[in-house]
Formats: sequence, C-alpha cells, structure tokens
Amino acid sequence: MLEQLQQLADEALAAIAQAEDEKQLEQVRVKYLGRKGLLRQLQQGIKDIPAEQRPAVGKKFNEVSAQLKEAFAGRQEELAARPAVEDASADRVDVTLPGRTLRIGKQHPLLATLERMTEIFIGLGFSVVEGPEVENYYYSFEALNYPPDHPAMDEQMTFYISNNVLLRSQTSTVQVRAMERMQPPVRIIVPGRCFRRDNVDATHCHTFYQLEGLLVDEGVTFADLKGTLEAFATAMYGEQCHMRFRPDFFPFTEPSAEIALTCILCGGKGCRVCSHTGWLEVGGSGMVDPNVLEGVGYDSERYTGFAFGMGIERLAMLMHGIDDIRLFYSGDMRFLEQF
Ligand code: 2NM
Repeated sequence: MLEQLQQLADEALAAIAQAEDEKQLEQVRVKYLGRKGLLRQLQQGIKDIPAEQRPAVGKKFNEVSAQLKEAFAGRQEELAARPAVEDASADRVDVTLPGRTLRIGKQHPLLATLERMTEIFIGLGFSVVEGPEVENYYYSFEALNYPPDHPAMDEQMTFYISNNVLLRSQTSTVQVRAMERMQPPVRIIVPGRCFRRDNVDATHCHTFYQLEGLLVDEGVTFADLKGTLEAFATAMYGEQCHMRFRPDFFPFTEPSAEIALTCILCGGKGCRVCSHTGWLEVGGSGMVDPNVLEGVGYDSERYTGFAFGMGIERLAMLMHGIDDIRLFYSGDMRFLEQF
C-alpha cells in the first residue's frame, strides 16, 4: 500500500509539473485529488489492511495529500504569473524554417504526346477538328462503308446507349461530319477519346485516345499519304525513324495499309519491345473509299483522298518506354511525376 501510494504521488507530481495551463492543471487535480480521484480510491483500501499497519499508512496518506495540494497550489501560482509575452512566443513564426513547396501540376504524358503530334500536322497544313464522343449508328458505321454484319464490325464492339446511339470507337465519325460541312480541299486531323468493349490489360483499355487525319482534294495519291506519314515520323522521332506500309483492310479505305515505324527504342536493330522485328505498328491508313466520298456528296471521279489513324497511347508508350497502358489512367503521382 505504501509503495502504491508513493507511486501515485510521483505520478501526480510529474503531471502537475507538466500541466501547461490552468485548464490542464485542473484536470490533473480532479484526476488525483478530486472526490472520486485516484487518492480517494486508494484510501478506501485502508480498511482491508492489518490494523497494526493502518496508522503508518494513514500518516503517509496525509503527507501525500498535503504534498500534492502544495505542489498544485505552487504550479497554479506559476501559471498565473506567467508573463503574457511567453504566451505569444509559443505562436511565434520561425522564419528560418524552409517553406512548404506548392505542388505544381504539369501536362499529362498522353496530352503532351497528342499536342506534339497535333503540332506536326498543323505544320503540314492540317487543321484540328473535334466532334461528339457519343454518336449515332449512321456516322459510326453506315457512312464509313461498313456493310451490315461485316466481320470488320467485330472490332467495333463498343458501348451502346440505345440501338442507334453509341460511344464512338474511332474519330472517323467526326471526319464524316466535317466532310458534310466542307468542300474540298479538306485537310483535317481529329484527335479525341474513343471507346471499345475490350478487356483491360497491359495494352488495351476501354477508353483510349486516337488521332486521325484526312486529306481530300483533286489528284491526291497513295504517294501523298506515304510522304505525309514519313514526314510525320521524321518530325516526331528524328531522321533515323522511317515508315513501313503493309497491306491491311478497313471498310472505309481502299487500298489500306498498316503503318509501322522504325522501333525507336532499338533504332530498328530488333529488341524485346518490337519483338525483334525492328518495326512498331502504330496505326492504319489508306485511300478513302469512293463510297465514303459519295456518301458525303463529293464527286469521287473528281476527288480522291487519304486517311490515317494512330493510337496516342501506343506512340506515348513507345516514346517513353512505358510497358503498361493502365499507368496513364492510374492517377499515380509516382508515375506521372517522371515526365
Ligand atoms: C484509320 C485507318 C484508315 C479513316 C478513314 C476516315 C474517313 F472518314 F475518311 F473515312 N477517317 N479515318 C481511317 C483510315 C482511320 O484508323 C486506324
């Protein structure tokens, strides 16, 4: 009992000394000296100890109680006498502390890539056109010469809002709308968000970005298409970067070609990223099908045109050596701060 009492006294004295203002001190007082305080609680145990020890313990109780009351009064005086300036000094600003740096945002790597591509095509005489992400069936398929039930539609599985309204799976829809409004010469690029019903993995996402180009005029040839894309490849990745065409199929172009660029990571020598081919597929292209031109009211005997489409994510991934498309949409600052 004596030991417990001494322990309580030590604890209470420390708490009194540490109380920083009158309010804290009062809390300490209530805790130890209050009517239901710890000292009282301990005191109630006196009746359980042997009678011959009671006088000594009782004496100690009185001593501790007096000691604590004195310490309490002393600390109370100290706190009351504390000069006002000391209060103020607690709030003083330390002007020598380093400042908190504001986090300044910066451009997302996808947008940076998109803007670079856009600038290159503007330099080649194209202008930028934008259009709706939600489209109807006509602009999505019919106007682009998709026959009903054609296997090429499989690639176009997208999100339907109703039978006739869907999220665009390519920005060609906007080019059809632009052609309806304009007369040749047409020289436009359409950057924008597209959607498809793909399972998400390292190279696919249900939402992605595309840049499509379209040029319609008298006497436009396949050579113009090839020259334009070669000029783009050089401007984007440098003199060592070249373009390769291989036959492909799209309903809206005939003939059509897959676009591949010299692998920018290995310079065409062959590496893991290009599957040791030295080439990277970045999109598709071709001569606009006469049916598409006639569909927007152009005379396909007089006008010809070329069109192409490239995936922004793909180009950004190649440029920065990024191996997972999902990183673009993760919002992970550790990823984004690297650019
Ligand atoms: C591509 C590939 C090939 C394309 C065609 C048209 C339009 F509107 F003129 F028919 N716009 N974009 C096109 C052609 C897009 O993307 C891979």
